[in-house]
Amino acid sequence: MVFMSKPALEQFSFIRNSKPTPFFSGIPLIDLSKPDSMHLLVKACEEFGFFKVINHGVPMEFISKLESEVVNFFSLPLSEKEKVGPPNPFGYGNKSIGQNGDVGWVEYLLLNTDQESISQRFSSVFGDNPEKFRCALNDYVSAVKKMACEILEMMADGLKLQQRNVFSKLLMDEQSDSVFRLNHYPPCPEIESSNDRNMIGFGEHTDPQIISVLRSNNTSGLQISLSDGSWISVPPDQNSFFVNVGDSLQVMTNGRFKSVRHRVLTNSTKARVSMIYFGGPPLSEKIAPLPSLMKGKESLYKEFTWFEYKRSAYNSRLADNRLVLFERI
Ligand code: GA4
Repeated sequence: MVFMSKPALEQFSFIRNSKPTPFFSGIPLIDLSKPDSMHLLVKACEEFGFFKVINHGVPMEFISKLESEVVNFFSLPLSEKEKVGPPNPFGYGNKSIGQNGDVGWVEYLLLNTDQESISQRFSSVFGDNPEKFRCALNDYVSAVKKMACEILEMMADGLKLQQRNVFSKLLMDEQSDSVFRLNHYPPCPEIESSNDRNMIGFGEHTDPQIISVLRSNNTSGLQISLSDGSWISVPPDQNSFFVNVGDSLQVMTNGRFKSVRHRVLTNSTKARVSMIYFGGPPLSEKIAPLPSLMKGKESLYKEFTWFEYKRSAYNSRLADNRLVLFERI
């Protein structure tokens, strides 16, 4: 097992636990093979901005192949991993998240989904066989993107929108600004995480994009915040996907769907590995409430493009409420 370099502890944040947060049993479950799931889907996006998906159609083979490539990558010596280059914005990152001083007990790869740049980036790490990694990534991302589009189309149906591809076309666009993230949370040693406190793996935040699709191994850690501000632990499930509503979808639905605040706490014994597809629109796309969802009401948000929102998001701290800057007063 390879550990990250020993950090100064004081730079990490801890969560004080009076008692451990039990697993929450009320996470909405969406069966993609049932067409009438669209109503549950809308309800889940309104109440939680979060749900679990089963019968998703992504072949298990794609998931396990990518997972083994990823575990393989993160077990390389630090000097090898660093050959991928620092995350500006794409590359290999270790503990430092974003450009504004956020840190977590995590190492990660941030990638765009463009095939050529993946091959180039990994040629120095995997020597003569970057193709194995690239293919595993391509199969997985293509299948997850397809599922994300199906989910967005079911949402449009559930919202009774005339154009069922109104959200999915933004991900299907050749210029779609989508990102892929691979996270490795090494087990956090006992002295650093104890019964009454947990170290932060990835600090609380909302995702700026339209939709995020997450798959993790069977290690706990993910928590979501409910509308009353309390935190609940999501039971891990390696055979399912978890979906987050992002800030852009909250805006497009004029606040009807909620962008979910979430975070990851470390585990003292087991490594957590997660893979997340963030579906984003083209940079030039105007992000605004759909007229049919306004029903005579005013837009809650100012007009902006995805480029403007993304720029602002990347200048913020992880925990900031990024949408307030774009709300109409
Ligand atoms: C959160 C969602 C995605 O992981 C991400 C993150 C990005 C990064 O890791 O560089 C950000 C974060 C995320 C939002 C605010 C800024 C940018 C870190 C950060 C402090 C890749 C994204 O698109 O936004």
